[in-house]
This record gives sequence, structure tokens and C-alpha cells, in this order.
Amino acid sequence: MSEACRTAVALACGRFRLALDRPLVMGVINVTPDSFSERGKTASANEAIERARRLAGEGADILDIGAESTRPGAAPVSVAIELARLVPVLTAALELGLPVSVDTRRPEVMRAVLAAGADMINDVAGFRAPGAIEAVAGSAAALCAMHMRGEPATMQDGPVYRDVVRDVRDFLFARANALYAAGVARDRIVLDPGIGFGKTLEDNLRLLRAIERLAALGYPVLVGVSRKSMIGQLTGRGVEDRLAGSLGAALAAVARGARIVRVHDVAQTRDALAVWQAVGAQP
Ligand code: HH2
Repeated sequence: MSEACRTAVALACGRFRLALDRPLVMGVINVTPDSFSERGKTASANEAIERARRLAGEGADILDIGAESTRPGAAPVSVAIELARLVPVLTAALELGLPVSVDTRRPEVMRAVLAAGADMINDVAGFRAPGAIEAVAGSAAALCAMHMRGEPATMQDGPVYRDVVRDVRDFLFARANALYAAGVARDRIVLDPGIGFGKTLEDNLRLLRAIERLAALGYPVLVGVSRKSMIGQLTGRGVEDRLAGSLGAALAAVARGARIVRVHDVAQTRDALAVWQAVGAQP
């Protein structure tokens, strides 16, 4: 496959085909007791289902349900716990009439949630676990392959790159090729530079500035920067107070070519994008 600039026009996403002619908003639903963005708050299944309904009402284009915290230093959970947390929320979310993604690194979990009807698998490890590609290839789900250096427990221990943009782009291109070689149609693949996953503030900024180079691989680029520590570093704000900074980051990412933004604040992000697009659409 060449690196020719093909522009992705639609994403095949399980039961749905999503047009990519405007930026899409993916709403985050954590079913974890230790998510970095909502630390200290326990998200029970009922609370997560309530949140899924609210984000659907706010206009989310995709819901992304995760049951394993990937915050720096987070400990892994067992497959059984991950599935027990995920399945009730997934089952309810699938009734809402929009695509539902599951954020997981585990092939066993991927198989189970695909059997339960998930429309998308979002893997922060880029489908590198043994058996991950086999678990997803035969489905109709969209697949988001994210770049992460190392493991969540250690990823922030002195990240070093030769050239962060080139390293991340080469990694994502290799993951897309591995998926394609396993029979995954190109219009099911999404790539994500993994903001905050084993990267310094400068690395994150370089990657955001280079989204166009990543998009030139021919796949839609997803960016998740909502409430992350990068926003805290740039604004001096705590996690609860990063909405404005997150909106700035989402607009900057979309302006550079991101097609999907993964956010906690769906209504506010949609408003910001609506205004930005209206201005941008004028000659
Ligand atoms: N970031 C997080 C989790 N999953 N998936 C993709 N594709 N891109 C991201 O940037 C990304 C992701 C971390 O954010 P959050 O879900 O808010 O925190 P936690 O993993 O601690 O629940």
C-alpha cells in the first residue's frame, strides 16, 4: 500500500456508515472507579447508562465505553471484571440508535463485545496483543488503532523518541497495514496518535501540529485530548476545570485534519465545532 494521500470519506462502523464530511464527536463513558478524568467518582453501570443516554441526547456521533482505566500508572483489571463492567452498559447503549465503541486492549473482551453487537473497537495498544487482530478482523466493526509507548503503568517514565511524529506515523502505518493484511477493509480503520500516552507535553504538541501528516496515510485520524494533563500543563487547571482548554484543543485538532474527537463534554464540543465550521464554511 502506498502512502498516497487518499481522503477517507466514510467510516464503516458496524451497523452504521458514518460520513466524514464533518468532524465527528465521540463521547467518553468510563465504567471505572479510577478514571483519570473523573478520579474519585465511582461510575456504576447505572450511572454509565444514564451518561450514555445524556451524551446521545447531546448529539454524540459515537459512544466509547471503557472499563479499564488507562491513566498513567493505572493497574490492569481482569478480563472477567472488565466484561462484567462493560456488558450491561454496552447492551443498554446499543439501544440508543448510534454507534457504540468499546475501549479495550484484550482479545477476549473484543470477541465478547463484538458478539454482543459493538460497532467499533478502540484499542489504545493498536491491536498489538497476540490474537487481537484475529479477534476483530472478521467482524464489521470500525477499528481504532492508537499509538502508545510501553504500557499504561510505565508509559510516562521518560519517553524518548528519535522523531516523535515519524515514529508515531510509522507505527500507525504499520498497524493499519497489519489490519489490512488480515482482511480488514480500509474504510473500517481509524488511526490515533495517542495524546498523553508515553509522551511529553512537547511530543503531544508536535503530534497535534502534524495531524495532517498522519491523515495523509489515508485513514481518518481520531484525537483524544479532552481533560488530559497536557491541558493542565498549558492552563494550570485541575481536571475538573479543563473544559475551555479541551475545547481549544479539539478545535485545533480538527483544524489540522482530525476527523473524530474523543471528548467528555459532548454538548460543548458540538457547539464549539458548529461555530468554527460556520465561520470556516464561508469563502
Ligand atoms: N485516551 C484515553 C482512553 N482511551 N482512546 C483513544 N482512541 N484515544 C485516546 O486519546 C484515549 C483513548 C484516556 O482518557 P480517559 O478515557 O478519559 O481516561 P481513562 O482511560 O483513565 O478512563
